[in-house]
Amino acid sequence: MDIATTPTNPDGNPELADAAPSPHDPPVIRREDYKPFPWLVPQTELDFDLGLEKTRVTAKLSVERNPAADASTHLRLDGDGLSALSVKVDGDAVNDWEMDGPGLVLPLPGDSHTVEIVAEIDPSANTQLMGLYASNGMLCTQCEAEGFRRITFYPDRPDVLSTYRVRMSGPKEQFPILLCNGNREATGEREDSTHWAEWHDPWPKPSYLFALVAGDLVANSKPFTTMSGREVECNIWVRKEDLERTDHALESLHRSMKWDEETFGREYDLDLYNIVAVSDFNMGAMENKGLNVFNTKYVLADSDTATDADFDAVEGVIAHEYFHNWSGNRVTCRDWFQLSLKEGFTVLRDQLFSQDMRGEAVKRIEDVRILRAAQFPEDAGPLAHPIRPDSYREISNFYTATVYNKGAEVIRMMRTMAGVERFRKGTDLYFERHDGEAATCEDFITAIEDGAGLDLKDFRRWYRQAGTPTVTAAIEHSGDKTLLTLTQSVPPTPGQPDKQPMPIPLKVAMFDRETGKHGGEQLVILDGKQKSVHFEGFEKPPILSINRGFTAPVIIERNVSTDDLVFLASHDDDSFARYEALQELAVRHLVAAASGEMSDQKRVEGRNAIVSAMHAILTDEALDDNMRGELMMLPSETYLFEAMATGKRKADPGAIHEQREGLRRAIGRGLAEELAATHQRTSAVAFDDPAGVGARKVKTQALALISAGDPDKAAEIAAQQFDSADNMTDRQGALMVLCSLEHPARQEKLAAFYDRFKENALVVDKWFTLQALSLHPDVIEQVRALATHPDFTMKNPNRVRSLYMAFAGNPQGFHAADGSGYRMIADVILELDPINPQTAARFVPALGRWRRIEPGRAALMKAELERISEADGLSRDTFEQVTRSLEG
Ligand code: B3K
Ligand code: ZN
Repeated sequence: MDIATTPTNPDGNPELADAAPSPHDPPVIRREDYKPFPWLVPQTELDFDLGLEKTRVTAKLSVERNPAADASTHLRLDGDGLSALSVKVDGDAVNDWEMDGPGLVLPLPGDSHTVEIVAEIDPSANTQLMGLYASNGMLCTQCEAEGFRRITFYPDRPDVLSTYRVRMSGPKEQFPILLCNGNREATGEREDSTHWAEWHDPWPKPSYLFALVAGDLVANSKPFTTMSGREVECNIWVRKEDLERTDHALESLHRSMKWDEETFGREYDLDLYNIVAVSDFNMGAMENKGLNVFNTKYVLADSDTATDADFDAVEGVIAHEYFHNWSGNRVTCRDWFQLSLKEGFTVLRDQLFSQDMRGEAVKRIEDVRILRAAQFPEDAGPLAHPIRPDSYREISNFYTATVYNKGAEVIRMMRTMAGVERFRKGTDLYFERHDGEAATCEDFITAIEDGAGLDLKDFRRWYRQAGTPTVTAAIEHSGDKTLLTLTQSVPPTPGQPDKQPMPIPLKVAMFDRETGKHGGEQLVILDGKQKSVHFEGFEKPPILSINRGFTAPVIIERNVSTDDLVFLASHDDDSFARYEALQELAVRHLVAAASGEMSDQKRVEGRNAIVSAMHAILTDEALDDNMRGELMMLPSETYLFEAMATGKRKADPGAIHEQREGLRRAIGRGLAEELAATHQRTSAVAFDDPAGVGARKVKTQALALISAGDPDKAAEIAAQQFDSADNMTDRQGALMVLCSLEHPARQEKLAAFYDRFKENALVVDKWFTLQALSLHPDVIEQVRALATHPDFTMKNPNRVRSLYMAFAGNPQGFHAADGSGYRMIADVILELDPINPQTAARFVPALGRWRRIEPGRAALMKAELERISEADGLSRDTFEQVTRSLEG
């Protein structure tokens, strides 16, 4: 059979629709081409004969014709880098199969068969860390999105659900612990010093949720009793030396299990929940059924080695992966275009959980800060895509802030419009209707419509249209009547020149200038291009507080005076709006100053207004420190680039940096006494005081501002804080400030830190990051030197990110005017691409923002992208990102 000329694609898998991919023109996969797979695979049996260098995989699939799909005479299985040692159909060896590119095709005449394929793989050579790979002497897997095809030939697509039975065997001394999905049903030993285990997962699942781990591990265990009274064995598996840092992860898991029962009515469904920490991992963690695999970074935490923020991150990621058991595993995705169905919803669920654990106001600000730092630039650049994309070349490139974080915001808007109780009715209906299915975003929207009683007809546009909408708010006032007019526009994005208006829910309140109060908050749904709302009873034009709680992921434009912003910053009873007013004050000032639109006198006035707002924040006794710490943070340079690059104006990283540093200096000098007092006050709060987390946050912020005003004094305080620290938050905060200073204490404390923690990879990562993020004038040379440090390796993603991802996020270093920062990152991409394409491609977006940067730097960034694009043998991942960045 000549597969290449087969007129119709026999399996309906859109991924193989454009077969014969060439490395220089990988096929485009389109959402509209989706077809169900012609075969069902009710059962999958896998047998692993494990070895670090050689693992033999025998896969036995029972297949049946899929009555809901077009019939096919062939079975087409995905593969990646595999060769089959033998193929059997119904127990008999066959040789009429063929390779079709990396996949395998074999004729199947009947309606149901068993297909058995044997293949061998070398986990130790797997530097991509997709499929089965070796990490620190253990074996583990990562299958989402398309890693299972690197383990065995299989219909590796999320809509093929199968029940798995797995037998694994290997040398007992090397791999004393053998784990897989589901329940362990049998174990045994052989005389040749190998042992084996048999696992069975009763819940049908797609191949991307398969996991296997074999290694020398120990567990921290504690049972959880579910709401129906079942006992679940919960284990956190780590290397022996890490065991003492696993309590927080285990407690976080228990809290997540309880919260999901109480908040979404979801109960865990197996008797066992295993989490394994591995140090070589491409991302944060993976929700494999009953066997989550985690980056050590999101498991291990104690106060000596992890910061308060690390503790929060561990809790958040443990929760996120646990919540996937329902939003992702019990109800999974039909195809990868639906990724936001599980990711957006699960991010919202983990945000709501963390809000309940740690306080809503601060968590909301943190989430919005992430959205603005990562998603807004993505939505405004060449890689912009809707939360449900229409096409891709490499799905790994679509695990983005848009799919995850904007996806969560879109579902949050549904929740805001429905209210908490009706939203819950919608999610209950969704889980009930689609349990055990591979669903679509459309299924989710329909369930919310039906269950919550919402009309989401136009709201669906949020799923199809990319780009951050801008809402202009204008107020007209006459007599005692006030008219608020809201107008929206959604910008053009690559492939989507024209947009339709989208329903935007905005919480608003009008403050009376006289009383300083508002008469109640209301939810206005801007459901067309423009909408006007009437207010009565204000003698003077009221002050508008809008998008309170950040109810919609949009940019608000309004003509508001500095005085009104100062009023909102100090009086608004919505803490997000208060934060927002301060940010707006700083953004407006800094963008105008960086654009050269400001006289020296105006600049001084602007700085003074912000200094007095900061004074109010430092001295307001009603504020708790956790919120104070948020309010003290100035908008990031990346966010300021976005705000500056509007219309024809481009962002000028040099000018933004100069102005932002100037403002920090003015605050440091103008509030020297208050900052010193704040630092002193917060230093006196004991580590385990309930107010400790907030105090430490404020302490670091205060120290950073002191360092802008008086570097020598800051160096002294920082050195002292470093020496007396009894926890990593204070130690890291002090070292962060020292890293940016030209002072002898810098080197001294960096060396002390390294010496003390050199055996702890996660802390060494911090040591690299602190230096790569620093404001030191020699940061580029320092990063270059760190890349030759014996602890640096391109093979470990955490280490690569700790140095280079941090550097790419250091605006001063990355945007060095001579282009040396851009060159460094482009070199990293080229060196890393053959080793780990997924991680390499993650560096491209930083260079891809060139169109919004001033022409001198833009040309240098573009030249680096062109240099990458000309390299031979680029991966599909990097090829796609670079091509889109140059075209967009
Ligand atoms: N679902 C995984 C991400 C997989 C990424 C593959 N490139 C983790 C998560 O979002 O929970
Ligand atoms: Zn997820």
